[in-house]
Amino acid sequence: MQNRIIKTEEELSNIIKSASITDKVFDLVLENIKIGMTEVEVANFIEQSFIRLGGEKLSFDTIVAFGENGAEPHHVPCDRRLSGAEFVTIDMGTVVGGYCSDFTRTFAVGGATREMLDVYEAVREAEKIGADALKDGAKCFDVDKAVRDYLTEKGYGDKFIHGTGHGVGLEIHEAPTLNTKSDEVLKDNMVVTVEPGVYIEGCLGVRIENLYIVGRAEPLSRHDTKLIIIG
Ligand SMILES: [Mn+2]
Repeated sequence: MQNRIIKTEEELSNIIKSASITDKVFDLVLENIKIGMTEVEVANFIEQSFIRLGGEKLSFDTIVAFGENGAEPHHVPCDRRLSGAEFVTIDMGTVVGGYCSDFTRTFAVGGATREMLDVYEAVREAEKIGADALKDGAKCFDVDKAVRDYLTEKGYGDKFIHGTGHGVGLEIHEAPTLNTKSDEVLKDNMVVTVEPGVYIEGCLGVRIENLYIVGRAEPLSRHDTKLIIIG
C-alpha cells in the first residue's frame, strides 16, 4: 500500500464523494435521533442511510455510543437507550469507488453538564491543533505530540488513550500512522484523520474526527466542530 500513500486526483475525488455522503448521513442522524432510541437503532438507521445515498458499503462497523459507553473508543452498539443531558458519539464512514471515509462527532442530547462542556472544548481545540500541524514535511509523531501536549496541559493526558490519526484510502486504516512512535513524514495529498478523544471511564467520552488532505487547510467534512446540543 506504500505506493498509494500519496493520492492521485481520482483517488481524492472518490474520498471527497465518500466524505460528502457521510456528511449527509450525519445531517439525517441529527434530524432523526430521539431520546428513547437504542444505539443499535441509530446504527441501523445510519447503515440504511449510507446505502440509500449511494455508499457502496460501510467502511467499518458504525460506532454509536451513548453516555458512559462513549468512554470505550471502539464501543459496539447495544440496547442502551438514549436519555437526556448526555453525549452521543458516532464514528462512521462509507466507501465510494473503493475509497473510504471516516468521520466522528460527539454531540449532546437534552442539555450538557459543565463537565461535558469542558471535555468537549478541550477535544475541539486539540483537533484544531492537530489539523494545523498537518504540513508537508511534518513528522507524524510531532502532529501526535502537539495534540497530546495540549490535552495533557488541560489535564486529560491519561484520558487520550489512542493515536491521533491514520491514513485513509482503499483501507480504512493505512499509512501513515499518527501516533507517538511514527516517524513517517507527511507529504501533500496524503489523506489522514485527526481524531483526538477524551475517555472518562463510567462517565463519558468525546471524540472529534476530521479527514484532511495534507496541503489543504479545510477538512473534507462541511460540519464544523462547534458543540451541537439537541433538545
Ligand atoms: Mn478513524
